[in-house]
Amino acid sequence: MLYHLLYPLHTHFSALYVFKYITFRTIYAAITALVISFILGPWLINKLSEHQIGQSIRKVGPESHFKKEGTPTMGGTLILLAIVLPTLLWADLTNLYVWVTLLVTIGFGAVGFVDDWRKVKKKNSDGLSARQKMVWLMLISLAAGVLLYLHPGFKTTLAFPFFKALHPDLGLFYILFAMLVVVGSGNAVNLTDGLDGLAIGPMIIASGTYMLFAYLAGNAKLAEYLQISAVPGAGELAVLCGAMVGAGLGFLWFNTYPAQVFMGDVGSLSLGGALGTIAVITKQEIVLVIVGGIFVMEALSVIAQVTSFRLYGKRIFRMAPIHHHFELKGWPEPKIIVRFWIVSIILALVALSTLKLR
Ligand code: 57M
Repeated sequence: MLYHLLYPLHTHFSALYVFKYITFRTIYAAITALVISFILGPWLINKLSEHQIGQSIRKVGPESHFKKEGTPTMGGTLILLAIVLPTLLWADLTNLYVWVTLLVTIGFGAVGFVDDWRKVKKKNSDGLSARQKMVWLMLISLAAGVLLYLHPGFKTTLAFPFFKALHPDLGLFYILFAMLVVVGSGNAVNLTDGLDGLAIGPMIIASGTYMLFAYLAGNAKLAEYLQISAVPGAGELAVLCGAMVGAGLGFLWFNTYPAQVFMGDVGSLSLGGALGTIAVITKQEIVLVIVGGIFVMEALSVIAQVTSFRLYGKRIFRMAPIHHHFELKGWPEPKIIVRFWIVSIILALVALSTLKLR
């Protein structure tokens, strides 16, 4: 909105020309998101406590979690606001990529909201059924995939790190592939969100990484120099990523150990969906496996555990997702969290190195 209101006035006030720059708007989107989080955060946490919107803890889990019973949840509504409002303020709203990403972010957030709300109402940990949730997530990501497919100039090719000449064209199947990435990302972040700050830390790092990817993909010269796929218009997603970084840091302020609030599915699904969509649009879908390596590892640990238990009746981990395994081994919660953040930073650096190693 500010971009549309103020940039045209640069002919009268030359200082307003600065609104043209994606870098400027990205920084202010991040700052706006932080300000929204800091102003609304304490108020929201109070309201959630007042209305007893608290977490029910499963009795089969690690004992260390029993004391978290009643921690306010659904803090993801704050994350959603702190992403959507700054994006509406600072991004170019004629850009389809911005709207597709907002569609998934808000859509996935709505599914998570209904799930959380039902859990809170029933005062147990059963929300929407897994099937209901999956159908809605698939429908939303299908809509996003179709919109991208129909967008003139959007390529349905894949790009692989380390193999610059490999660009298989998936054609119509790209829609299915995009759905897989977006839904997979949403679910993987959801599984990771089981310790204070465990999901939001790697999410901030991943959003920062994709902020750079989006900027580079949107800049024809830089994209050509780095031999990455140029995606005209994708640069605007840097502004949205900036808001994600700000919203993430603002939420971490309250969610860091010992957490004053949990994000709930409204937060984890919307963040995961947003990240997946940005990876698809910037044509850095495969690299998401590296950037979001923590989320991938958490999801794989569940798949491996369930498969092994079903086939051989044996568990690979003491408990899945893998963060529970470390908890049951006796690692203190903050140690697991910070170590996962460190791994996440290393993975982001490896992913960034793929820009050069082609
Ligand atoms: C989300 N939700 C947390 C909070 C958060 C298939 C199976 C592996 C699925 C998995 C599952 O249900 N995952 C979904 C995990 C929950 O947090 C809430 O959920 C939101 C995110 N969706 O925002 O609202 C609990 O996590 C803890 N937490 C924190 N700090 C935070 O900042 O401490 C969350 C955020 C909270 C709190 O305790 O209550 C969750 O873990 O439930 N299921 C599991 O993870 C279960 N694993 C399991 O059954 N493993 C089996 C097999 C089937 C794989 C095995 O290993 O044998 C465990 N979940 C729990 N206890 N809670 C089982 C033990």
